[in-house]
Amino acid sequence: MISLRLIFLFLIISFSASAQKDYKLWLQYDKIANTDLRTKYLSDIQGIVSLGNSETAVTSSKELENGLTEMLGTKITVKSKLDQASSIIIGSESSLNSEIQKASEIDFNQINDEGFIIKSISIKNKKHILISGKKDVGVLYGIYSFLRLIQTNKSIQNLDIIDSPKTNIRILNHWDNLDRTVERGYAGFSLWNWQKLPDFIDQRYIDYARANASIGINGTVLTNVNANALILTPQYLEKVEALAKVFRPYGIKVYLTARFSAPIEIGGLKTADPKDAAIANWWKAKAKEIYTIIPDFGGFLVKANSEGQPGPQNYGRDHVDGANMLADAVAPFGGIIMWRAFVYSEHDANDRAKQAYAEFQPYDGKFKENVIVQVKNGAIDFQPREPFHPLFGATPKTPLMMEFQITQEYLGFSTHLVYLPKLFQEVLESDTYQKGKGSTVAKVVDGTLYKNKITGIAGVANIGNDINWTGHPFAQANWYGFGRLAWNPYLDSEIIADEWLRSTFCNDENFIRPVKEMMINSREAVVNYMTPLGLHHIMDTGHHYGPGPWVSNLSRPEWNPVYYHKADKNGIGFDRSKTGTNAVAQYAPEAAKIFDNLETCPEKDLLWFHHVPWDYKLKDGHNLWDGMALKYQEGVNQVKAMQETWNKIEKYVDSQRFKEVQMLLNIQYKEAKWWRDACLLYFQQYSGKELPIGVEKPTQSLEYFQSLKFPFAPGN
Ligand code: GCW
Repeated sequence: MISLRLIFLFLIISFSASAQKDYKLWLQYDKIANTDLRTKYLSDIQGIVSLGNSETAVTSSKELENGLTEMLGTKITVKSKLDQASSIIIGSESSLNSEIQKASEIDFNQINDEGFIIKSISIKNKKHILISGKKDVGVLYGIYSFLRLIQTNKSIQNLDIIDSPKTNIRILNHWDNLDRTVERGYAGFSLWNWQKLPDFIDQRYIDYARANASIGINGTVLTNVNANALILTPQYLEKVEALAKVFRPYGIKVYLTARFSAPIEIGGLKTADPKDAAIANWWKAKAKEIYTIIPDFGGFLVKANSEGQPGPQNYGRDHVDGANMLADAVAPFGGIIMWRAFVYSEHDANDRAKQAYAEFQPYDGKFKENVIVQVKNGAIDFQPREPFHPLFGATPKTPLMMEFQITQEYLGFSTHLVYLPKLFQEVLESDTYQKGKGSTVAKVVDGTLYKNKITGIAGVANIGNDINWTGHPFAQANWYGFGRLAWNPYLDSEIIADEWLRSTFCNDENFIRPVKEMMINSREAVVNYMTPLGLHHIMDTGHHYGPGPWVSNLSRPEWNPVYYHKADKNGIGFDRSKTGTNAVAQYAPEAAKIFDNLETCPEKDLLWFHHVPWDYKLKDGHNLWDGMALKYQEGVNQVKAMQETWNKIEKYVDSQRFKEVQMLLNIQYKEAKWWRDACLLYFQQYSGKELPIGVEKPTQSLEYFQSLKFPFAPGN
């Protein structure tokens, strides 16, 4: 009896230890396995000297103390004065005494207000490491960067690291509703427990802030862009204030979504017309009310006149009128307006891919200084692959901010392992040619191309209250990678994967090498088994879970997959060339020329820009039908290879995460085959061709796939 109880207890303890691993994200701070290395570190790190006393400074030194103590396996204590021990000295510019300043010879002009410097220095013949910045928040970022060096087992000799974020606004967009459901959320319910706020502060809020600060994220929009005006009432603002207070020491500002019709819904007014003085005044008063309780409130994110949301057009005004009216309201307090350009209309017969550019490009230069236009990475909607959005680079006088989707609405939810930084990097590296060769999207976004004052990158969060935050253990890497790229849009996604794996799992090369390769290939795998060769938006209706290329019965034409693939007896693909909708003309001439010409259009974007005959010869010699079928098969094979990789690394991972990923990969494999079979059976009706050798025969009929229904698919 007793032994049974003991076994049970042991099971509970080991389960919660693994669960904790899941929860701790990339901040595991595991004790360093290599004892020689640990001893080496210990000779350089005998203590911490913390010079600041702001909330942020105290938070930083605690994080450093905990992280180092855990990783070095010895208590590392914090002192306020330098003694004879080699120490990590932390403090902002103004807190450094003249002795430290002299020894470090730091030129603080090399960094911006959020930047940091990590430098090996010597004082009275003793070696120390100084982590400093102009402001305490820079020191905080420096500390996380230093901890990462230890987490990834890097040398800490002769350090001379100078780093600053390249964008101002590095922000998560939570599509969280006030009832705690999350639009396009696949990791449980919203983190924000509105009912218990403001008095109950969940430890999650603090750990959320730590995780974000560790990767440089400095803003969060708490609420869904499909907004509810109630968030702007005093009852809720008090709750928002409580969250802002938790996040503040971590350098994170809170933002909210503004429902354009709020003056009517919660203000009792008859209109929300932005040209009506009473409306402008209502927003001014609302802004003042918010800033009185949250002095560092970031501003508003707005989805207006898009997918049924209210906006200035309801009153015969335009996006500029709406954005500028709100901009005036927050300007006195230093706030900004992030105005989304995700618009398309059922009344517009134009190619949907052209609509946002057509509407917003002419507004260039018309927005107030504190407005930034937020543009999705592609012109349709967060597909596994899209060419970069033509607005990037096309508005020299209007800052544009990137919107990536971290949550995997169209990429297998939180059941598919897809490493998104690879996708993000592809977009950021794309050349817009708007100011000649080398005018990359990254340069538009970080403001170097047109010298914009405000810059930013937003990511639609994949976070919920699942124990592991993101549903899939590897989806944590997408949150992590998003933050790292928002900090520096020029980082290499492979290096980010390496960092993340080492910080989240272990440093063993036998684990890192194969698993990193698995992550890197995972993005192309999902493109292959869902939408190869430029296909897009052929997911099933509404929930977007699984294939639905046959869907043609939705009221709005551009909601139907058939609108996007246009498969017929002659071929497949959307003709956006000069002879088609001429969407290519929205790009700079050099880029337009590349996309317009079948010969030069990258094959990965082929069916995005061209309607191509089934017999068209691809670069590898296959005809289009065979090539497409083989791509679908390749995607399936890639998932199989991922499973094989994972099954071999069991001994390097705790059993819980090992099993979770194993089960999820099994689902992904099943679903990759589902995608392949359903799409090929459907398109085969048009190509009229046999499957080529090497492509497995479907085990179900097209009717079977068409009959599948998912009434409670999450996130919808
Ligand atoms: O991708 C679509 C989603 C909607 C979302 C919209 C948007 C928040 O299916 O759920 O609404 O984009 O970005 O506004």
